[in-house]
Amino acid sequence: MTLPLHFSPEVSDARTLGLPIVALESTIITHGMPWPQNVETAREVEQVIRDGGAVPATIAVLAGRLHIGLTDAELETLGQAKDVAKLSRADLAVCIASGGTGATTVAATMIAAHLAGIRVFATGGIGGVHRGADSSFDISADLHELAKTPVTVVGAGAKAILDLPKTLEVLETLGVPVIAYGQKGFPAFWSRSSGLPAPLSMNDPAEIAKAMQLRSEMGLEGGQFVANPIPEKDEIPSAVINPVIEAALAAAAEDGIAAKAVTPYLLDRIYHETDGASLVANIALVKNNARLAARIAGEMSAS
Ligand code: PSU
Ligand code: MN
Repeated sequence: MTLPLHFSPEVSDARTLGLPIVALESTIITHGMPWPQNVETAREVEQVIRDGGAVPATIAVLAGRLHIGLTDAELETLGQAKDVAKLSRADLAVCIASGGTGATTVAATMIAAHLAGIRVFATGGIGGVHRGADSSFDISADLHELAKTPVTVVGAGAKAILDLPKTLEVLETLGVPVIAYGQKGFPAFWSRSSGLPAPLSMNDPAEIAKAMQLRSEMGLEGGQFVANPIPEKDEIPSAVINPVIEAALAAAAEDGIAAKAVTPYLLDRIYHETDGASLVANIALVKNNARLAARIAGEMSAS
């Protein structure tokens, strides 16, 4: 049996020519942003990567095929589809086997990127340890994936809807390098500062690429997480966003939201409570991450 990997024409050409490729996830499209901004953003993010000299590969499962790169029509269809599955490591093979359609989270996108030989992936933020995890046991599979699969993931830190100190502790336990880009502190998605120091800090995409290369040469499995702070002009100060987050968390508890539904529920709630400001910031930070990922991918291809 051969793996049903399906490359878009653009990604297929890039592979033939040996061009740098940056993977993109699709859960952010189906579960992270409302339509039509989700599709507009996905297109703009792809363009940022092209402008940065790399080729974008948005990843999703469509009718049982694992797509590495989506055409514009596929992107549009996925962005408007209802009841799309949210796929992580646990669900990916089942979705393909049953001919289903699903959007890939950070974990599933890393797996697919690795299968396709793509070493860099840009997203908004990673999943992590949820607040209250000591009773809910809700820890994102993204963290374990970073420990297993050799892909460099660029995100704007982790959202303050999570328990950030515990998220950093788990990443440390799992041996995942958490590298803040261009600052010492760990960024908190909508805000540049979480108030926590980042375990590692780097300023040079070439060195980030080299570190990944060295990990594989040393036989260290797993990837790296590059935490790229949202640009200053786009950030929502923690003093503004934190009360909104607290209210959203309280509402989630009241509504009995659990498991996969938690992150999409909180994002939607925060979007409405900030009159869309959280989405504007989210779009800005994803583009900023795409820009950096294209530079890292370029350095990896050059070495
Ligand atoms: N970050 C965003 N928007 C998102 C997500 C992260 O800015 O929609 C998604 C990613 O796909 C991530 C997932 O992998 O949320 C984490 O979900 P969970 O907490 O259920 O593991
Ligand atoms: Mn979870």
